[in-house]
Amino acid sequence: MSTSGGADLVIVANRLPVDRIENPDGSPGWRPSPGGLVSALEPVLRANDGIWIGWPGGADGDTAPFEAEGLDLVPISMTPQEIEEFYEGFSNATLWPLYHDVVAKPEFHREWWDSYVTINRRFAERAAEVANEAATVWVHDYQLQLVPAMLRELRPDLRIGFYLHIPFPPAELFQQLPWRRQILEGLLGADLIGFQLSGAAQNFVRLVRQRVGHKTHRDVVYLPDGRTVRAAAFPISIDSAGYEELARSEEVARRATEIRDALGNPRKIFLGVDRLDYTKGIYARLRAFAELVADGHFDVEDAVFVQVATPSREQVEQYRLLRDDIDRLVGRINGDHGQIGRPAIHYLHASYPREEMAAYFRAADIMVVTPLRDGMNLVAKEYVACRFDNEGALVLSEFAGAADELRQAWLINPYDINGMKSALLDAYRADGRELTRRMKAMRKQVMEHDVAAWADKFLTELAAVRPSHGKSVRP
Ligand code: ADQ
Repeated sequence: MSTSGGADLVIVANRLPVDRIENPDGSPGWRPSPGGLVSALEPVLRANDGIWIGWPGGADGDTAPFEAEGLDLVPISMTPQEIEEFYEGFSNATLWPLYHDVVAKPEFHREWWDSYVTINRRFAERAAEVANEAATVWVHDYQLQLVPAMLRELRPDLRIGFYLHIPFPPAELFQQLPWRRQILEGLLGADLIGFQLSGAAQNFVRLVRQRVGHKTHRDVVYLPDGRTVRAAAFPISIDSAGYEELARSEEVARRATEIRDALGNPRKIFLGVDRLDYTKGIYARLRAFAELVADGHFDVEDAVFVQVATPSREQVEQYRLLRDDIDRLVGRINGDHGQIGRPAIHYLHASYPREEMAAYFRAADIMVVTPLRDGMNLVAKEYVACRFDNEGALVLSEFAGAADELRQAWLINPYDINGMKSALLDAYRADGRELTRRMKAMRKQVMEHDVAAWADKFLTELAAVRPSHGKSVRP
């Protein structure tokens, strides 16, 4: 932050890049949130003396800017009712299922929408206060789709980028939203709108043409006031070298051996790692594995399945139901197919540090990523980055954004249980040469396209929109 208190680069995201912790002496403190977005944006933020605006989590009223881990942070507060309506409601029970192929039924409530507008305005007003003249503001994700237009109205001098981390649905589904036009107009406040895949960008442009009536040509929307908005794909990635380095470390190697020992050294280990979310396809994946055991293709000495599921959005009804479903399914599969001391499925409902995840990735022979719909899916890329040994198989859903880049995975349709079973079996039986051939090609993709390159590309293209306008930031 400059002495004037403003910044030339402002990141606006639902969450701050830090989590609240308790220091050993009992005082409150902060530590950086795990996750790729934070590590990608942190260097850019530092290089530009930027500011990050976000919700610290929890209901607390403190809105004073503070510094943590050398970053300038501006907290946005929410009341318990706003958390319920804006975050759990409109963001996670309306938009999330609607944008993920309605795999769960989206709920439409007018009070939730009102709250969404209120909170988006709160973020926009704060951004308008802290951004320097002609600064760049980068707004993130589905919780904040109205911010670009609100901010542009307050501060026409700004250069505004928006990035959507989740899929953008086809018109046929988006149309259900009672506030569809407001969302499209909200996004159009940006100069550049980034999506994971070009199909999503095309969905958006088509909707703008049909619903808002603006002229479009390829990936550009022409607004009546002469402004243009570009909608394009910027597939996100991970800190690939960081994961590889972690996977190569002695501690991680030791821990991977420990994990295999603890599982009874089966011939092959299958692994699933997800937030416990109904879009991730956990249920069907476990069923497919259980049927392979039931069909006699292998028993618990040959293969086990480890499912690590991070607790997620537990205040939302659909997520509580999912957790019960998975609990019951795991119980039934282990009851039917486990032996004393040897369950068929090892189910961990917990979140682990990156080092521990890297050890699981190294220990696992077959990584099973089967979302019904996913913007990208970073787990698939993390697995590949950790397999510097060029071994390990990836079974990947066609409906994850990552499938566009990781073509050498065993690609599956997660709705097709038989297809999934035969892919799991092929991956289980694949010989070393086959595994190496596939993994080498996927590693080339993941190591060459990391999250720093993603941020750099987005900011460079944002700087190129309306070149005569505003200052540029250093990517
Ligand atoms: P998510 O839906 O959260 O992200 P994903 O891309 O897989 O999905 O990212 C999850 C992250 O959490 C990964 O870094 C993973 O390692 C970590 N994680 C998962 N389970 C964990 C566990 N038990 N313990 C520790 N860490 C765990 C959203 C979109 C995605 C998009 C990303 C980034 O839904 O489609 O890829 O944002 O844009």
